[in-house]
Amino acid sequence: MKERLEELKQEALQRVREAEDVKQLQEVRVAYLGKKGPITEVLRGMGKLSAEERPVIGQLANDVRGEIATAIDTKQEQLEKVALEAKLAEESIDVTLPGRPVQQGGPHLLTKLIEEIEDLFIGMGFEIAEGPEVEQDYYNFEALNLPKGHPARDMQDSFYITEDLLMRTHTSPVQARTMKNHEGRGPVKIICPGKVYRRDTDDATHSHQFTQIEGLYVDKNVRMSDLKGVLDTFAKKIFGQNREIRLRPSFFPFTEPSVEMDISCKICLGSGCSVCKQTGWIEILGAGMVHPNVLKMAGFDPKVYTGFAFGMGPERIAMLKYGVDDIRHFYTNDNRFLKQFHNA
Ligand code: FA5
Repeated sequence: MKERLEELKQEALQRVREAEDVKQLQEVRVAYLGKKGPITEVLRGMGKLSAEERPVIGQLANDVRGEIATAIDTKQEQLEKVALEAKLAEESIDVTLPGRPVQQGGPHLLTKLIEEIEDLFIGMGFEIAEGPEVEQDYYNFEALNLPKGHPARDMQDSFYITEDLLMRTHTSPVQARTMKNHEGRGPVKIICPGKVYRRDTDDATHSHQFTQIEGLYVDKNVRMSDLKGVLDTFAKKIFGQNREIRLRPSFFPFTEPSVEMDISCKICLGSGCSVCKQTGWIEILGAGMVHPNVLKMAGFDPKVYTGFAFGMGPERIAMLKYGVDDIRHFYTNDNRFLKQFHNA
């Protein structure tokens, strides 16, 4: 029996050494130490032994069981340690590897330009005013000296919602609203940026939805020369110190006199080239002295107060400033186009 136990021990220890994972080890445990295992079998046969032999064999059998169990436990610990180390090695992070670049967005070119223009006018003491995009016919036209049926309404084709509601065609209704809120007391010094809508057919220079920035300054003794000074500062800051402006007579129902402002051509600086159609000038905005009727309708006394107003389209300004040849680029969201201006 002693030999049998010794044999079983060697066999079991051999299998423990050979076990490659915890599962195999578990099989060894069940095979040798389980209730139906060979050692239990040996112990069951002890009844046939003499009284002297019985404790000796019993002791030996327990020792063998103990040794096998210890060998299994030790091996299990080892295997678990190896497995853990392998897992940790697999999951370890190499902090020296180069990172994956993250795509970085940026503000839209128009947003940047509008903010730049806002900052410039805030620096000259203007405040920002906003108004609704769905506007009443009254503020969009009538309060601006454009009564119903006035032929000049045709200058701005409109999207009507009801007879009295429309998508605003310009940001000028914000000037009418703001003046009314001032209840006849100046000064009013605002710029009104925002989206506007017209029933224009989209082409390289027209969009049915675009942005405008309107400027308005109403106070005692505001003169045309003030308008010219403000516009000259604006043009030089946005387009460069070497650019000149000129004011040409024009017509808007809400200003009198009305002017169109041109800026000297970027390419030829005024001498004439194909970009400016040999004129040396490029038109950029409309302006004028606020019409006395508009002042009156907003509750201001035109004998006491005068004012100037101007309105520009940031898309057209961006096209001139950055050499963009088609207004539709601003709205088709082609990232290859937009990305060029992230650091502009
Ligand atoms: C006006 O809208 C006047 N309210 C501007 C004004 C304000 C004049 C105060 C005098 C005093 P106009 O229709 O010209 O004017 O439009 C102003 C600017 O909007 C134009 O110079 C142009 O830059 C831009 N614009 C006009 N129509 C379109 C269009 N369909 N797509 C893109 N930009 C446009």
